Amino acid sequence: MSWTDLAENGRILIVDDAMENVRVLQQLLCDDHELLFALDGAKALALARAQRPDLILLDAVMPGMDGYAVCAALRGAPELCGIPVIFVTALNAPEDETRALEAGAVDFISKPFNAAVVRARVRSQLTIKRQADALRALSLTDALTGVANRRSFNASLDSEWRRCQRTGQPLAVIMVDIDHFKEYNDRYGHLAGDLCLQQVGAALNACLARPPDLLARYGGEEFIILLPQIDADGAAVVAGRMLDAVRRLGVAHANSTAAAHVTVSLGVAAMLPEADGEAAALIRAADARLYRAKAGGRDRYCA
Ligand code: GH3
Ligand code: MG
Ligand code: MG
Ligand code: MG
Repeated sequence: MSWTDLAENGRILIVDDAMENVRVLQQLLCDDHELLFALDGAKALALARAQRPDLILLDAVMPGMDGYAVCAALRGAPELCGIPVIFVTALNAPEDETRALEAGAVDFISKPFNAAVVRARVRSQLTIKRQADALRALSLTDALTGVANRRSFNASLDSEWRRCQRTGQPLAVIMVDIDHFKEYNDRYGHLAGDLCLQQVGAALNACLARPPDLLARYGGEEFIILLPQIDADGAAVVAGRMLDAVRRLGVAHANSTAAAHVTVSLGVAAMLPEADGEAAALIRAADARLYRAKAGGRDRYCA
C-alpha cells in the first residue's frame, strides 16, 4: 500500500511509555495506517497539535502526565477535541473504564487484547471520524460556490475579533454585492446566474493571498471577506484588486447600467476592536459603505 493510501486510511498517534507496547500496536496497524508515536503525555499533546492525527491510542498509566490527564487536555482544546481517543491499557476494572469514558475517550481496550478486535475497533472509530469531518466541512461550506458559508464566517469573525481585542491589531471586512443581479437573472436565466455567482466567488477568492483571510458567501449575491490584522489602507488595496478581478471576468451583462459586463460594488471597513466593542459594528460600517458605492453608481468600492 502506498503512503497516500495509508494517509487516506487515517493517521494514528500511539502513546505509551513502554516501547514494547508501542511496537505491538505498530505491528498490528502499520500495514493499513500512517502511524505517529509518543512515549509520554506532553509529547503526545505536542504531536497531536502539530500533526492532527485522526485517532489516538492512549496508555492510561504513564509517569508524569497520565492518559486521563492527556485525554482531558485534548477535550479542553477546541482544535483537538474532535480527535477520538481509545484507551489501550493493562487496567481492566470497570471504574478505570468509566473514568476513561468520563474523561472523553470513545473506547477502552484492556490487555491482553485480540489483534483482530483492536483493528476492527480502530477502523470503526476512523470511519466515524471521517464522517464527522465530512459533515463539519459541509456545515461550513456554501453548496453553490464552494466558499465558506455565513455560519463559518460568523465563527471566524467572533474568534478574530476576540484575538484582535487581545493583540491590539486591526481587523477589516469587505462586503461585496453583485450589481444589477436581478436583471442578470431576468435576462440570462437563473442557471446562468448560478454560474456567474460561482465565477465571481472564484475571482474574489483568487485575490486573497494570506492564510487567515476568509471569503464567505453572506447571502444571495453577496460575499464578505474577513481580513485579520489589516488596516483600512490594506483592505482598500484588496477591494481594488477584487473590483478589477470581477471586471476582468468579462461576463456579459447587457441589462446593467454600470457596464456591459458583470460588476460588483464593495464596502470596506477596518477597526481596532475595543474591549467593549462588538463585531457587528464592523459589519454595519462595511454595509454602510457598500450602500454608498451603490448610490455612487456601482462598479466601485468605498473605504
Ligand atoms: P443592486 O445592483 O442594487 O445590488 O441590484 P440587484 O438586482 O443585484 O439586487 P437585488 O437585491 O434586487 O437582487 C438580488 C438578486 O440576486 C435577486 C435574486 O434572484 C438573485 N439571487 C440571489 N441568490 C441567488 C442564487 O443563488 N442564484 C441566482 N441565480 N440568483 C440569486
Ligand atoms: Mg504505561
Ligand atoms: Mg444584494
Ligand atoms: Mg446586487
